[in-house]
Amino acid sequence: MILIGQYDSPFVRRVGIAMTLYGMVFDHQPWSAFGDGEKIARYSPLRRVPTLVLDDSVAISDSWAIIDTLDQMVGPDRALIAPSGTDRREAMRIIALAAGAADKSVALVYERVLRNEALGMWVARCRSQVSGALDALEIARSQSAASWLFGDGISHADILLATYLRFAREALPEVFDLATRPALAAHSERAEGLAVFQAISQPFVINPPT
Ligand SMILES: N[C@@H](CCC(=O)N[C@@H](CS)C(=O)NCC(=O)O)C(=O)O
Repeated sequence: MILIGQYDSPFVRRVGIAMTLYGMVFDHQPWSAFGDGEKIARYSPLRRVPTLVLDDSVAISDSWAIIDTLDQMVGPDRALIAPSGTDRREAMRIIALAAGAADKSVALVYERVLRNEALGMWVARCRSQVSGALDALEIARSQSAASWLFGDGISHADILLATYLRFAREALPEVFDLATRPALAAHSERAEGLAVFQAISQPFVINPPT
């Protein structure tokens, strides 16, 4: 399998970490969505990352679809999410909040990099959405006293929450206030201390498209 995309993307990184935890062997092509758009287009017309090229050459985009595909490969006993019930619903709720905040954070970065002058009302809207989602995620994380959101085992929700927090901290320090969100800060620190998070990582650097 080939995982396309750079690990400074919270979406690409969550896939790389899940694949590593599943013990899957894959090639990593750290192509940039903008700079390497033509290369990505050979596999996906969307030119977005992550894109995962499977062994039968089928390419899947969007991290939720990729993660679902990986979970089907390992089966329900090994999947990093409850197969059903309230834990699955809560994991999905948290994943949707973190992914939504990540989408809006990426939009804020693009607004800064791609426009000569940012559109004020859009920036204000994205910031309030990110900030509201972070508040909800702080509450969700503070409700679990365990190592991770659903006990002692790390889940897809934990992984995405951590990859998003690192991205938010590095790409948007003015929006992410660590001091007022101690449960998120502790979560990020615990996750980033793991060998797999250190191996599957890349500091955030934005290269404006030319
Ligand atoms: N919902 C997608 C979001 C992926 C995403 O936003 N990828 C960004 C990089 S972080 C991208 O490909 N941007 C280029 C574009 O959207 O054209 C997922 O979960 O994979």
